[in-house]
Amino acid sequence: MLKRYKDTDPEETQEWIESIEGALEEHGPDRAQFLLEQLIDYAQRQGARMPFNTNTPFINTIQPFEQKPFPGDREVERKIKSLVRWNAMAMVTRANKESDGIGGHISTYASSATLLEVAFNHFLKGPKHTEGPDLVFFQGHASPGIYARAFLEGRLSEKQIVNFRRELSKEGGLSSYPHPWLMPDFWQFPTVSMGLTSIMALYQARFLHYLEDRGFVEKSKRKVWAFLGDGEMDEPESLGALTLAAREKLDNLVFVVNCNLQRLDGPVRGNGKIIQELEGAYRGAGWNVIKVVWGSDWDELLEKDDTGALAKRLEEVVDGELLKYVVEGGAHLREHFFGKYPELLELVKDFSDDDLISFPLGGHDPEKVFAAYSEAVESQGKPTVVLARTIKGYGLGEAGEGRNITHQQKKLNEEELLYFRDRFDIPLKDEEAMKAPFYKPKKNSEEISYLIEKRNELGGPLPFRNSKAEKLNIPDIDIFSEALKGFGDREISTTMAFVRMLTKLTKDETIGKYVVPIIPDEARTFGMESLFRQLGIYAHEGQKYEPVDSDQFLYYKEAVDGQILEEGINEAGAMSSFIAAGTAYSNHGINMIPIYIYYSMFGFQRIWDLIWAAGDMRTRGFLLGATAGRTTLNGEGLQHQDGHSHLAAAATPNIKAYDLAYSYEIAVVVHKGMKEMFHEQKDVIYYLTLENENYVHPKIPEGVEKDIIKGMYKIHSTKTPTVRLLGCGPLMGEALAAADLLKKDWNIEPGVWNVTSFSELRRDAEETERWNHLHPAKRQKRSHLEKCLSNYRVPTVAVSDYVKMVAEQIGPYVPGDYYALGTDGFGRSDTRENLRHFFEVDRYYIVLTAIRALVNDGQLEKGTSEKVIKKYRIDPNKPSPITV
Ligand SMILES: Cc1ncc(C[n+]2csc(CCOP(=O)(O)OP(=O)(O)O)c2C)c(N)n1
Ligand SMILES: [Mg+2]
Repeated sequence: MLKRYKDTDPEETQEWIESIEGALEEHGPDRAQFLLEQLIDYAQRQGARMPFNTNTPFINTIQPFEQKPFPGDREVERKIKSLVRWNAMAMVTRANKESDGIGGHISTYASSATLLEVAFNHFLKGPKHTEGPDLVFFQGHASPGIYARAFLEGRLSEKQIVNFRRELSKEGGLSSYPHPWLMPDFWQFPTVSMGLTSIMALYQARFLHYLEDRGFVEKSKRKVWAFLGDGEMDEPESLGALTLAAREKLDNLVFVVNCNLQRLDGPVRGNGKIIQELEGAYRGAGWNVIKVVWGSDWDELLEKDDTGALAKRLEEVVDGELLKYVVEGGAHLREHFFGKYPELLELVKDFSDDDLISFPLGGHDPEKVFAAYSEAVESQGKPTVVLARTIKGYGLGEAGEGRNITHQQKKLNEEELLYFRDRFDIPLKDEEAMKAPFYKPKKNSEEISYLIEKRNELGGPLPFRNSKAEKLNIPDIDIFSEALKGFGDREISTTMAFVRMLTKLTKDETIGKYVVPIIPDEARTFGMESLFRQLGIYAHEGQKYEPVDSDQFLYYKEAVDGQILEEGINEAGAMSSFIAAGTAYSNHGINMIPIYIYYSMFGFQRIWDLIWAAGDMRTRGFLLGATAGRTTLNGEGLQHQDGHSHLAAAATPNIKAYDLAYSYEIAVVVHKGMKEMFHEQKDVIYYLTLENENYVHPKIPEGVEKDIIKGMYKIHSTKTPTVRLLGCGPLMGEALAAADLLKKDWNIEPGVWNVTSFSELRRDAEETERWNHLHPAKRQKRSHLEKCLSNYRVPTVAVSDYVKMVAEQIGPYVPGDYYALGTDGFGRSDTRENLRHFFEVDRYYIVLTAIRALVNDGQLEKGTSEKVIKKYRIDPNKPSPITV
């Protein structure tokens, strides 16, 4: 810490201040800034160490004289805003009166109404705007305000808003938060998992640049807007990607942080200042920061602050105190804030206590907010964040204005309703108001006409989600003929096989350019480095340097029109790029084909929430979990060996997950996925695990394509099976080896099946069962699983390189006894052979399980299992893999 320097020569200090004053008056702030920078530069070069400071004073960034004038009708806009406020509050109140505990939020929208209304009336471009629509992320739990506005616009009916949070009601209802899956014509971006908005919005803005730079869309003034809460800025994803936005010069990005200083439990920073803290973080990351702290009434006070006492007091005060002033009122404010210095009391002596407390804050002053947005949309070469000071629960009074309970306020009582009505001049009589009715003026009223006209000028209402895009014509499956034929005697991994297919795809004349390969610093691990040179790595500024490997054929090539998104060690960012590319059909009307290949362990486990959001957002694309399989990725140990992503995938409703053994299976699944997602335009995600074990890939057997997609196909059948083996992905080899041992050593010939997807089998079986259950009198259907297995009621043994629950998903539907082997427990580093033995999934354990199944079934003598244990030297006392 620098010691505070004591002013030893105040006269000299005054001279310096006067010089700057002179420069400001004569030449303006630019010149003053230039001079100061020169001085600092000089002093630093002479050895003076300057303290690092990313903060500016705790006042508005835009000075009153710089403010762009407000072009709207203040009076009418206030009326509209009041109606939206009322209806939003009534929506939550009524929903909770009707059904206690249904939830919803009143206070968040109450704080952000001005921030949103100014944006709606003057900035946000709608779907028919000549420049194209803006992409807008709304603070999720402010949804009642967004619905209330759409109700005034006539987009939502009264029935719908009555059924807020009652989506299952017959007349239709409204989802709690933005859910594109549930309200597909309305919401674009799911936002209520705190923290995801920031990173997703940022990468949407980046992807818009990508599309422009690669010539898919014209350069335009389209913006990505994100309305965020100050509490949610504590999520690592909120601030984690800020430097990317500055580095990529995302001047198409505007963040608006609703700084009501409160989150759910209490103050965001009671002992500090969240606005100043965020300013430091954003400025430090290279953003343009616009603080909107104080409303117009404060301008006069600041102007008159000749002694600097107000400026000083503003620096000292902490958020906890600012919140207390809101709750305690004018007299408290005078005593505790202004009362600290006599100069301050003097400054406000002509104002009553009521005056003082009614001075609006920046985020509630349309003129200040308008000025901030005007500057934000004109920003050149930098993203902008508007940090706006607001009051949580604004207008609720005793019911929660600025109080710690405000977030949880779900309904107002009669007295509170009357207060709210009076505060916002809603023309309702007492008896009416107490019932919290929705209020909508006539279509031709001043308010509704204004609201509609403003939106028409800006290209129509928002939020709006488009689901139409030109379908892609997918080439014939022969494009993957190499993979379908197998690779002869060559031993390769499924990862390598996939990368060869990817290369083929990107070279295809019709769809190649739509492919967006996404990698988080793992391309060399997967053998993809040849794509660097071939496709180029996207870089908004091109390549300003000669790469160290420029003399080599496969050099590290960055290019403005590069196709690959190389995201660095940043799975959350890469997933956000996947989402941006996979929703391009909706946001830009273009079916892009995102192919995100990553280290399997750092997929679902690390960023499932983003994958979940992708599902909700109806993203289309391929997720490839490479180097997967707990025992197949052998040397890396427990932090790397994925044995459970398939469980997470199975639980994500619109993900189709496959664990594949052979290259022809990959070809079939990828081809089907492309057709389904980009031609038939179904909103699903294909998840494939790929491995790094090298082995021979056979030619595709006749007629198995459909079964591969359905989840299992036959490898080997016998006329009189006594037991069945289900192999899967990289453990197919062990299943086949076990079948050989069973035959050779025990004279048992099992049927062998290859399971490509336990989760797809399960879904189909579950659906079939459900249908049969509900239609008992109709001819009963058979699932694919049943069709495959029900001819013989023999025990079945399944093995996968994942936890047993993955294979156990189909347990209830498998005819006969069912045994699942899997890799539960922490991974280890060792050879594959040792690992498979340790996790009890190798050929010997498969044989042992099959024999035991037959013993249990009464087909073999009891002692047979012991013989197996002896023969294969299995140690019954070896440590269990599932206990740590
Ligand atoms: C990841 C995650 N954690 C917790 C929550 C629950 N939650 C919803 S809103 C909220 C408080 C939000 O505070 P802030 O961001 O300041 O928004 P405000 O309502 O104050 O505008 C919390 C904790 C959530 N939605 N997502
Ligand atoms: Mg907040």
